Amino acid sequence: MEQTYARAISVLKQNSITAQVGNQTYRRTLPSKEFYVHQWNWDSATHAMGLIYIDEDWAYEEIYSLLSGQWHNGLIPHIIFNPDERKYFPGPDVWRTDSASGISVQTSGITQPPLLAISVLHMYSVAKDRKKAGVFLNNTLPRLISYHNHLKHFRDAENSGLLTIVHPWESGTDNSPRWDQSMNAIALDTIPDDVKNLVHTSRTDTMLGDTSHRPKLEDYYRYLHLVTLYRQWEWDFTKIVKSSPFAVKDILFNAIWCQANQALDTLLVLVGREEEAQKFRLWHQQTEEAIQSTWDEEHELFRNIDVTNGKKEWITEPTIAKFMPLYAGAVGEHHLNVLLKKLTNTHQYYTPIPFPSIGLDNPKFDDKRYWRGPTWPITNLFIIEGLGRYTQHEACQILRDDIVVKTMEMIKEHGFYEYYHPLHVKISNDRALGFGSFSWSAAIYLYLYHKYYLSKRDRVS
Ligand code: 2M8
Repeated sequence: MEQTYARAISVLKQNSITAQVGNQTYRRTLPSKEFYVHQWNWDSATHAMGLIYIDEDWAYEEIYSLLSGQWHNGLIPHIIFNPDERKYFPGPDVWRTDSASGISVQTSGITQPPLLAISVLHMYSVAKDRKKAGVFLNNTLPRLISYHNHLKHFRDAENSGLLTIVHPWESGTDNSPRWDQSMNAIALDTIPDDVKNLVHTSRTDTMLGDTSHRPKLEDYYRYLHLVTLYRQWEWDFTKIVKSSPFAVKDILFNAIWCQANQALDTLLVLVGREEEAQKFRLWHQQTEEAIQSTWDEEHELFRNIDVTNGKKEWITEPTIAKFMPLYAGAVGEHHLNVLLKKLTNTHQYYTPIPFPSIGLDNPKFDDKRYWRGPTWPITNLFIIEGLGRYTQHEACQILRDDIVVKTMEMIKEHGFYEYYHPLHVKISNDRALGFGSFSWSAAIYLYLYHKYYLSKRDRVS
């Protein structure tokens, strides 16, 4: 374990760069120099959760760097671009958010699962230098509040408790089958030729990585079509949410939203702002109830809702997202037992390397293709933490401990990759899947090592 721990730190160091923003310089951590050469929102929130154990200043800088890309309207974009990097497509020239953002930093125009408040609470809770932690919290709290207000205002104008996402990239699980129903409704012949040409001439992921691990060409047509439309609509989110051909209430995004409001509530109480905290407590409760109301007894899952152009259509595609309400502690006893059965079923989610991004019994299961089969450390982390919330439920605690070990073993044995083969099949060149030297996997390793492995070892000895 110790050797892997040391390697995790060196992966993060190798991926760390110094970014100049105005008069400030920040260390920021790129997901992987093989392709993802900018800063990603929920990756960074996770990086900081691991970094806080090894270098508190570095962890804070990671978050300050992310916040340097926050728009005037509160949006924290999904990518903060490094101006000189050309490897990643689509770059800032495609997004063209400058006039809408109100800042000089180049960013994308959509967001990602709002993990940041959860990350800040974790950092604040474990930091040893209490003075610096206090300064960090003071600096970040107003930014978190404006981000949450922004999301609530634009993504839940109808006050349903569930936020709407307008691009599969906002879910972080880009080509998950739970988008198929909505994405297939965007007919390919309605996508302008110049968008398709842009994809043909500029797409780099399949040149730098393995095509069989990445989303398909039709996915990219649709991804870029949405980006170009929103750019034409000048990133006006009232219009985008109302008129986009893709608008979905996603269970994963909302489980994190639910938990993030609880984190923000806790943070405000910690600094004595009880009255302000109440709003976020209510949002948390409202989302918790709304998540519970998506349960489908027939398919035994928490569902997404397609709300494109004002419709309300259930999406019953089963994927790893159905377990995410665990992370928000939003699962009652009956549903918990149903979910546990699926997580421990070797024909569904309990694969040799658990948990695959869709069950083995789903006909769409594709062992190497990105979010359509492979096992990802980040979703394992959510399930680990989720199971940990059900402290009275012994089976949850046993499964949680098992998955902590299996996730750490997976990273130790296969290295720091973006994702892993759920059936433990070694592919030809004996590597795991996606891009390599991956910061997310390194940071999650550090987090699990400190939060679970060390505390268990200390308890035993
Ligand atoms: C992947 O997504 C990006 C688009 O945002 C891509 O494939 O180009 C996803 O796995 C996402 O969750 C992750 O944040 C990002 C960087 O690791 O890569």
